[in-house]
Amino acid sequence: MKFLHISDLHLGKRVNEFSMLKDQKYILEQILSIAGRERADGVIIAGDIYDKPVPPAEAVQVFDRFLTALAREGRKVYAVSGNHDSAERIAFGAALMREQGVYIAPVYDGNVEKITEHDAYGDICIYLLPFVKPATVRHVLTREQEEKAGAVQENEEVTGQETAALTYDDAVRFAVERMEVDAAKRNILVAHQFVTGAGRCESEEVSVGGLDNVDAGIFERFDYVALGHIHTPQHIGRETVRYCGTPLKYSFSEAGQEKSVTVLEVKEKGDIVLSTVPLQPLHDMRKIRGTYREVMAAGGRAAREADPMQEDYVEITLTDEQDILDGIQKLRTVYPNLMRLVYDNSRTRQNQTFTAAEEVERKSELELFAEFYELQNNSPMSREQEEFMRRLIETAREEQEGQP
Ligand SMILES: [Mn+2]
Repeated sequence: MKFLHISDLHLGKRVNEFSMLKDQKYILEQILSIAGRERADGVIIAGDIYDKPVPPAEAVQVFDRFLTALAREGRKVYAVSGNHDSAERIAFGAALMREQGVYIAPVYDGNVEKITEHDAYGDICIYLLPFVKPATVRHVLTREQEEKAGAVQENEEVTGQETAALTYDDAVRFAVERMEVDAAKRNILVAHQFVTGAGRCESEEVSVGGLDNVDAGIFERFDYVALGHIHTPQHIGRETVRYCGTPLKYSFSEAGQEKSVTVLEVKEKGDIVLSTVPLQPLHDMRKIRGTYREVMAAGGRAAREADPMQEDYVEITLTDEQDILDGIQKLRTVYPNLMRLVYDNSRTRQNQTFTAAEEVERKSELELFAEFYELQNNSPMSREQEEFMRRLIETAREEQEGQP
């Protein structure tokens, strides 16, 4: 059987205040056509379907269309919730969707849903483990101990397992050890956890203290582990313990990456063929660096040639010694999707870490006043007002500079 492995869709996510929904819709359509071209039997979604536990309505619609299209084409879906999702909301209607071949992990209650598929080589078992944290497992253990205590009355002493100090490693180990895995069959685990050794990037949520990692050894019994949570595609140890990565770049730390879909062809036991299909985003995310004049000239050229790259999400680093008055607005005339403007000059190099106060210092007077005006009036300045302020600021500056 052939499966696509995707994860971390983060539907509804905003990156630097830009909605990613159009880009997400576009990339899901591309994934649908890849599934068609590859003749995939199913699509594995390893968590973080949405960006928030209560996603915006549009994000739910986009996911609904994706699931419906897959089901209509006769492709199965195997999905689990991630740390960004609400496990309960993701599991809504799961029993109904099951009948359509859309398998969504129920909320973790100590047992994990196992789906058995069949092909010429025999059974393929797919285990759907939603994101678990120590509290999830502690909950299950406490409930089971209470049930046991109720059933045996005072005769038997309940083995009070030490649940207070559970780690993520303990929690995932507990969940995985409980799965009845038949080693003679081909077994796939779908999970959303941070496996020790994975390389992280900026768009992931780092847990406080950074103790959310689990050991890859836990997954020994599985022929393939379809992981989500880490946004850079990579394998951990063996090639078949794999993060497929996000379908889109969600931070500038990912600017140099190529996003892809992982394709796994499961043949006989011990034979899995892995490949990736690159994804082409609607807008790329990249970094641009240079002086204001250089960057504007390159942008102007792109605009004249109607180069689609002009619409990319960009972070511009200006190397000018003087901050450009109204820089963001000016640059946006040729880079409409400018997300972030930074300066790299002797001032910023002296002082690499910006505090909130220093963030304010980096803005031009006009930008600061525009923000203040908008706060006070709930609407931006008109062009005339902006022009008036610009002249006022310039006059003030000239006078100041004219003094000894
Ligand atoms: Mn994620």
